Amino acid sequence: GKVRAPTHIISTISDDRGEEPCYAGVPMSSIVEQGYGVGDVISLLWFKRSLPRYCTHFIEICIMLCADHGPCVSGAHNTIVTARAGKDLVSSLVSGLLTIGPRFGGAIDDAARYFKDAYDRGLTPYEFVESMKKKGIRVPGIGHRIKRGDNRDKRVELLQQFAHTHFPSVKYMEYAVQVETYTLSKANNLVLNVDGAIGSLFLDLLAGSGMFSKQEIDEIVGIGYLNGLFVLARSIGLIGHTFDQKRLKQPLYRHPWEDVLYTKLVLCRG
Ligand code: Q5B
Repeated sequence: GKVRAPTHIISTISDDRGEEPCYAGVPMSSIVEQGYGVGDVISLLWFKRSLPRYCTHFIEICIMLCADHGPCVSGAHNTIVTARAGKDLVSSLVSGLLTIGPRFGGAIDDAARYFKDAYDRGLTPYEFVESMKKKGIRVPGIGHRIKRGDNRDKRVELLQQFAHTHFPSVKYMEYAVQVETYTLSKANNLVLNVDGAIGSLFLDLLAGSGMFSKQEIDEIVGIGYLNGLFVLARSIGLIGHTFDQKRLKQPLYRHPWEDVLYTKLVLCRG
């Protein structure tokens, strides 16, 4: 009989061999004719299934809310400096994207991991936060450079309101809010930030939608899908900042001397 030649690549999310491309088995014509949105496309290509409308709407809200946060954040700053150095769109974009990580925008996966582990193990917010402190780990999803207890992040409020209205359960988000109540009692900047809100609410989406097995949820959280939401969203803003600088014909950026503390290295003899 026929012998299948061994393949070098296995792919399970898309197929372009037929008359039209398919995302997770759904042909492009259905995607267009049935009015699918970006949230549906993300569901198909990342999660390999069609999710209910409230889930895809939530994904789209995350993308819209994280698309940009002004020119002063790490990612936009890098992109602006790169664009002003005369570099092309892709270079400017990736230089901004490369700042996304544990402190800036890339704390969603760790927030989901730590909130899930603490909630599932029944830790009180006090036990959770203090155990993190003992380990010398900052609580991912908590803290912000400009947001405070008396100046909350509107994005977090909007995500929470949507989830309260549409999600069957918000147990992880409620736990994150209890953690925030405790951290705010320690310092006024230790608010639940946008990474923490998305991380905890995505756990609620995964657990409450009935679309994922426990094993699948563990795999999604373990692999770390959720920073992808911030990366995808912020690319929209970073591309905008690149065009903005080019449109404004901004010159090469040089940081002012006055804003640098020049100091002599003190060498200690042991
Ligand atoms: N402390 C975000 O820090 C930031 C603590 C903490 C326990 C914490 C910090 C942090 C976890 C990572 C995270 C996502 C670096 C942030 C984002 C997107 C963005 C950005 C934008 C956008 C801010 C002062 C004192 C110190 C610290 C303690 C701070 N955080 N303790 N757990 N999580 N968070 N990142 O202001 O005793 O004095 O040594 O790492 O979730 O990135 O808009 O800007 O859309 O672009 O620099 O919103 O919170 O504070 O470092 O001076 O710390 O608080 O140990 O205590 P700061 P620091 P002590 S959202």
